[in-house]
Amino acid sequence: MGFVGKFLICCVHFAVRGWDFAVWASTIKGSNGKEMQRKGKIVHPIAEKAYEDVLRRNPAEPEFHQAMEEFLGSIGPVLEKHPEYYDHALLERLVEPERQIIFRVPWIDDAGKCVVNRGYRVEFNSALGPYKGGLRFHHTVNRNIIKFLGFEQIFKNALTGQGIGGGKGGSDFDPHGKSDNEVMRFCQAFMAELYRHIGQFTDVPAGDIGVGGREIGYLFGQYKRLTNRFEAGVLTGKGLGWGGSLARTEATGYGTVMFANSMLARRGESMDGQTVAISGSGNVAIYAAEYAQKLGAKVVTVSDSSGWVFDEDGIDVALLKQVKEVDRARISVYAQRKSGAVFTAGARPWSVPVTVALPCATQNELDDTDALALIRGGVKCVAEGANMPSTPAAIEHFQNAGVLFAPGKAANAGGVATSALEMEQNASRCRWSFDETAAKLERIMKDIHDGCAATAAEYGEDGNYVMGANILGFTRVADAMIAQGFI
Ligand code: NDP
Ligand code: 2IT
Repeated sequence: MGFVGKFLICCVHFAVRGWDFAVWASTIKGSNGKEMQRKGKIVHPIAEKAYEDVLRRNPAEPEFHQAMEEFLGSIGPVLEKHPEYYDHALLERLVEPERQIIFRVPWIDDAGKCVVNRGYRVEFNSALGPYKGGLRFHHTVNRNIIKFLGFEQIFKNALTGQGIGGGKGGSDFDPHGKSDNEVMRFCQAFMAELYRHIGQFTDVPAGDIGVGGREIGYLFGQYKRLTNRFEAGVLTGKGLGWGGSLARTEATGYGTVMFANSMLARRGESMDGQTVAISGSGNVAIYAAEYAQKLGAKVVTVSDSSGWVFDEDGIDVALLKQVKEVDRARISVYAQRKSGAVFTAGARPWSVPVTVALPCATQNELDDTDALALIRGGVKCVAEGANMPSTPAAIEHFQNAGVLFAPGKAANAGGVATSALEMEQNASRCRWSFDETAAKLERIMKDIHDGCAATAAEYGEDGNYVMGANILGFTRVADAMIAQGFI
């Protein structure tokens, strides 16, 4: 192509970009960014360019794209206000994980057969501290899922203000139906590779779906055997007798309810007297139910991947713990053992009229139809205990209907925050009481809530916790990345 051809193409390119920018700038002036956020559209040209690069370099990774779209669709106003974030290839670096580790995990099942799973650890961003984030063992795990979780974790961890970077890992191994010995052999095989990538100053994994106290125990034992070091700060969620923190088990669920309570308080209400729908029946769901009831609410639903339970009298948390934590049974067993409780197979709990909804199971478990049903039923507050449980269309419905909505990266940050408190206790060789630790958790959740609310208000979007969380998390990470140079 000749010079004239190239010149014409350049002119067209800049004219289109200039037009995009003009449209974006007028949108932001006219509506303080409302259109941008509500439609989930990425309108800022710099963010849009970053998103195009993400799509091109990460094909066929829908959840990763979804997390990116929500984030990049939120930060237009801060890019406009702080042009320094245009430079330093900041967004280009932010959307690219610092390191991605994928490995083979061969282990022997109870029949003596070798089974091969795949292991992952995505070390996404270490600007604020060692990579920190859970391990997920679930048959749906793939690189896309781990990358979306790792990306969300960067900003969640930044919101806690505790000096932790973002990472996530896991495997397509499914602990359901496996014997304790099989789980132990899998964990040992997984750690046989992971150990060389982690450490208390490098990368500190913890639990997530399918990884609880039992798995963390086996993983820690293998790390200790391989390194010959009792390095307590290498994993969090440990047992209370060997370096774990009181209140870590409860922290994510409790923290989510604390966040919901703070949102309601801004409208002169509280959790007291609310009727609550919770999805899931694992670690987050159980302790969200426990704390909601402590604050005077009535929790009427829980679920698992097979269906959901409606218990009009309020979920009996002691029975729920027995069924899920001790017996490791399906949620239908709860309904078999509790008179008046009803189990519905193959469906989700969002059709029940409630005032508060806490999705605590998994990503995209609450869609636009569910959101409309909840709104019709009178919901006024939704706080995400799970990571990205609401689809973009569901979030749009909640925000348009004036429902208080807290994204997971803010509302479920209590788990990782208490993991950081566990690291603090490990480093100082101190041990705090339950009340002391829970009080610190409560302070952190209040600060996250207030920080998100103040940031949203500063950018003209009062009450928009999605924008508040994304902008506040982003600026903390971005400032550190700029200070640390091009790495
Ligand atoms: P658990 O493994 O303890 O429990 C997961 C629960 O979600 C189970 O009831 C499980 O049911 C259900 N579930 C999983 N996948 C699906 C699915 N596809 N459809 C319906 N239900 C499903 O995990 P956690 O409670 O720890 O994690 C729940 C959520 O909270 C996840 O999104 C996780 O990333 C997030 N989170 C967890 C934190 C923690 O500290 N543990 C911290 C912050 C966020 P079943 O047994 O049938 O699979
Ligand atoms: O998603 C999450 O924040 C977690 N699974 C907890 C991570 C941690 O390091 O405690």
